[in-house]
Amino acid sequence: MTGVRCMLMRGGTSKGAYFLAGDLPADPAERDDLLLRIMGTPDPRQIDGLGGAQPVTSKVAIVSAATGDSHDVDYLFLQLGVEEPTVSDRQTCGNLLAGVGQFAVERGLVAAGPERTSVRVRLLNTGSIAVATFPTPRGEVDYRGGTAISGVPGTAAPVELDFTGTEGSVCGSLLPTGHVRDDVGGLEVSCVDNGMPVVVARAADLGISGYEPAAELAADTALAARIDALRTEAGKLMGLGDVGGSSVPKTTLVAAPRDGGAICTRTFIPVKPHPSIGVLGAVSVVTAVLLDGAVGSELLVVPPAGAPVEVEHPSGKLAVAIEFDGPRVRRSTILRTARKLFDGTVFPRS
Ligand code: NQM
Repeated sequence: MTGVRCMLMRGGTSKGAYFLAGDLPADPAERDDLLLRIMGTPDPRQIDGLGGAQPVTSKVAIVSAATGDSHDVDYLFLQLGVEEPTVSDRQTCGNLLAGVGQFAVERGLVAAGPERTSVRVRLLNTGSIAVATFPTPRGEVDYRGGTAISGVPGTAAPVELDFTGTEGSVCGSLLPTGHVRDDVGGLEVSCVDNGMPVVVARAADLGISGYEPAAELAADTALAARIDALRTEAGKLMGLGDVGGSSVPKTTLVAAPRDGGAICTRTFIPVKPHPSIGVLGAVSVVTAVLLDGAVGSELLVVPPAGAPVEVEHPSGKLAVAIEFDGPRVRRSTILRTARKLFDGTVFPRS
């Protein structure tokens, strides 16, 4: 039986299988078929593969050395379905990105600095560039550290993620419908793409408080149907065409903060509640609520000048710092952690 070299990593609040591009088939159809068999999809429990039976644990990162000087490595993200045999490259993932720099050093694609290493990563799904900076004491990746992130027990080494060029990553513009606010089926929404296409709506307008635990939202089939209808219509307005079976756009329902943050969120990928919030999803939601007239801007508790925007989510908070240059987004910064879980050979189901 033929195995494939693979590293399993937790990246932020997600978990995924990391591969060198050269260790996978070059043909996308052959590659996707192999990845489905590696992750154990389709199966609600993914019992025969590496997947963890949730969208945030059914992810793949494919990394290769860059050819030009503008960046160090290329990172392709693939979202695999759990129950459905789908493989989508229509979005990137800022959480798995948190492990890409360390993976690149471990696989010898990038040389480590004596104390810290910055790896310039091109996100192949969107074309934007992110810089991941993490500790490499004595020239080696050290995953240990004192940084805690909500949604992950314990602490690990910090990974700073710095994004540029994220506006219109998938849709082509920051406000893909051309408006800061739209009416979709009688519901006021703001559609934004600053690294992730997201439809922002008020939780109260969908009849929920916005403070419900993710498990309670998961049991609400009527809510899932409304979110599905909303994202289907909004997806067309955003120029995404038929978004049935696609992982974007995400929907984020916002409410006033109640835990010391700036805005409270409940996010759906695409209709299942997110246990926390995605990285670029959070960047997009924060960008939206900072825009005058956007849905949710009236709920935002504006932080003091220079302080990041703390996004409340079902398992804690995520701090996002966004620098604007007039109406344009210059850069966004976020702190994550990542950890190598195992490195070895995975054997796909036949
Ligand atoms: O938005 C989940 C996650 C993500 C994606 C999702 C992500 C991002 O939590 O950058 O990180 O919304 O699909 O990993």
